[in-house]
Amino acid sequence: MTKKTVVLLVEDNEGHAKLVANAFKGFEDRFLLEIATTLNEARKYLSNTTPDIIISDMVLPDGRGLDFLLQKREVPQFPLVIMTSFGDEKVAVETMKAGALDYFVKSDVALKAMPRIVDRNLREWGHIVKQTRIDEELKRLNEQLVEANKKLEHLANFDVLTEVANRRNFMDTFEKEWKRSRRNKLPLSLVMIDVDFFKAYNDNYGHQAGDECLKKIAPLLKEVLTRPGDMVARYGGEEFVVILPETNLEGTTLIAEKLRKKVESGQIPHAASTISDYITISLGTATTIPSIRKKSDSLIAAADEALYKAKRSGRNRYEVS
Ligand code: GH3
Ligand code: MG
Ligand code: MG
Ligand code: MG
Repeated sequence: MTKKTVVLLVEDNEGHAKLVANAFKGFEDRFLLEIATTLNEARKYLSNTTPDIIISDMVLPDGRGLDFLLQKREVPQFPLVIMTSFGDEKVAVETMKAGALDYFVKSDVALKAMPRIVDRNLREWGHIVKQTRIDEELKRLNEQLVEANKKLEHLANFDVLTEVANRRNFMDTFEKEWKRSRRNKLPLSLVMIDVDFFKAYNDNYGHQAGDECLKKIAPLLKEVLTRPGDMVARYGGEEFVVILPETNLEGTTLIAEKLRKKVESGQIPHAASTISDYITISLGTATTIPSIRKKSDSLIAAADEALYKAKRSGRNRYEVS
């Protein structure tokens, strides 16, 4: 046996209520009709029973049919059908705006057709409930997608170990800065950085400690950079690179020395280094005003060359190309 559809009819007009009750005769296997004659009576009933649908007269002795809707919303909150004796378009609009499921003008024909009206409205309600669930699910999935895309974009642009920009991000940014500097005829600088005796560090402390060490170096480098356009990236292995837009040679050497000092003052023990008790870095700087005749790669090569000069001349220092 399927569950009966519980219909709460709220109607103060005895004649109308009788017409409806008669209309449900013969459908007792499917419907259970409950009748309240006032808002208060209906509310008492609702305090311990939830009907499948409420059919309410608009004008009641102690209120209005719309008073069943606690929050006025255009989306129906539960199946409430409003009926009225006056075929007023304004009332029709008001009921729908308040969140009633349906509205109709009372007539003998309509009252006698109540079982069909109930069936139709419950079908409609079913669609609304389903659509709401689908909408909520879509919204949830969409939020998940946005979140996943954010993570993906982060993974594509940032180094997982040190959390600074990765090489790809560096390349993209460097190309953009190169073009921008060329357009504006402004200097652009690079600082190539390489950790001193890092192979020995790994051999002495283990590869995992080596990773931890790189994780400590990255934020030290980052801390030195204050301009919004400045960027530090992991170039690869134990090499980092810094982009300094709109920075001339003099400014670049100042930053290079700050970077060197910052890492040194981080005092990360390095017992296997032959030049210090702590981790140190060597740096190579290159500065140019990009032009159509120059290639962006040449600035990277120049910074690299300066870095090797710094290595050859004793490490823990910067050299200018
Ligand atoms: P130099 O002072 O001349 O730069 O000496 P170095 O030992 O640092 O130079 P080299 O290029 O010979 O060795 C770099 C070493 O850095 C090789 C590798 O063992 C280590 N290394 C590179 N990338 C990583 C990394 O991601 N994690 C760890 N733990 N070690 C790395
Ligand atoms: Mg009435
Ligand atoms: Mg190296
Ligand atoms: Mg090295």
